[in-house]
Amino acid sequence: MSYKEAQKKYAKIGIDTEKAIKDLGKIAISLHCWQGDDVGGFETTGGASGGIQTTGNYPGKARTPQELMKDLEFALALIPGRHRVNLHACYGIHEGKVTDRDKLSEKNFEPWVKWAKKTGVKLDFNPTFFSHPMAADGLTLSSPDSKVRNFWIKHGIQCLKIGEYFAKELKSPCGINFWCPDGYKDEPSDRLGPRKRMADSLDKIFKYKYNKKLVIPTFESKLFGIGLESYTVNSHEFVMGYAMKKGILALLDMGHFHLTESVADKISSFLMTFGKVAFHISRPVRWDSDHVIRQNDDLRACAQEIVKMGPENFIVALDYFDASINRVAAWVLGMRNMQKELLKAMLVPWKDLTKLQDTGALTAQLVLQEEYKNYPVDEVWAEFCKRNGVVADEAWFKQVEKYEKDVLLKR
Ligand code: RNT
Ligand code: ZN
Repeated sequence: MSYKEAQKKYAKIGIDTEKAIKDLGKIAISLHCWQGDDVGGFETTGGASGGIQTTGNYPGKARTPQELMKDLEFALALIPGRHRVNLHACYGIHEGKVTDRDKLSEKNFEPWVKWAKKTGVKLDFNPTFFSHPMAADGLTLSSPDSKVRNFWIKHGIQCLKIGEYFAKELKSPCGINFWCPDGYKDEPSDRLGPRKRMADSLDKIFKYKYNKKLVIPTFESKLFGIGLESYTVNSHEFVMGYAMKKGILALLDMGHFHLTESVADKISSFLMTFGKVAFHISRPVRWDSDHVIRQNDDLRACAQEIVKMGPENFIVALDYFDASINRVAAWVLGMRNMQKELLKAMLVPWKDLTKLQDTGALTAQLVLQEEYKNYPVDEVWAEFCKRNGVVADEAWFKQVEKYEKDVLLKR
């Protein structure tokens, strides 16, 4: 089937494929730099701490800022559209001695800004409350030790400033996501104290009057971490409550809930509460394993909610890290899968289906929901890719294989 034929078929159910192509082109997804080096960063050579874990030892990971930038550029060229890159504070660039997290500044990120300008991407940011001696016991902003808390408060404030710098330089508001691993392996005796200390520390960070036009702080909840199975300070309820009170956004990570919970179902409630929803698109397999996202039912359901509720109301960031496969392929595949699911969602006549729901025509609703899944999405995707100068099918992987041979395996 040609694109023109697909366009006609969609027109019959009231879908304008040209509009979908245009709308998809407007969605900038935040690509997480940390898939490129297994959440390593440029400060130490140890792996990630804080209850997260990459598994695998695939060759070719980026070891320096130059290598990471090069890999990102290569990946971005295989992804249709214009996107964002999400940095973590541990990806600061240090000449000689490493500047500690409480003193990080714009200077450590100047090369990234230069690179972003050259590459044509915008930047998002994350304070790094892990992989650091001050987080060795799994506690940061909620630590009973005020020295530890103060260190991390300073880090949080520095990161807000760095986010302002990104936004100003790149002329685009910077999403800054706060995720802290804080928790306990075994049952704590006091569940309230750490949460009070967490709230107090966050209050101190947000006392810094960041420019709300430049910086969008988001706050990520979690269910558990490895070695932190019994208690997580920043639970879903805590984060919801704190974010509401503080007027910041709560962030949903698809891997941070019980496996039978539907994350997609939470979106509409979040939107009603916060007006905007921040997302870490991920894929948990039996646990918060951060597998590369696939075109599965969970992703489809989330993409549908994003489309129905207006993509402009979402911060869509990817968050997974698989060290057992080619890392560049992991980026490209995840981004393209996200875009494909968004496109699929755009090609469904939701208004008509909602009418069926509201009139109790539930059989018709079910039948059409299923039948529409087999409409010619692929032709529209191919057209979208063609217009963006990117290959539509698996041929992109051939290019990654060549890059692996020519560049990655030589590392
Ligand atoms: C951890 C959180 C967090 C991290 C990144 C590196 O469980 O999902 O978002 O993955 O910040
Ligand atoms: Zn996350």
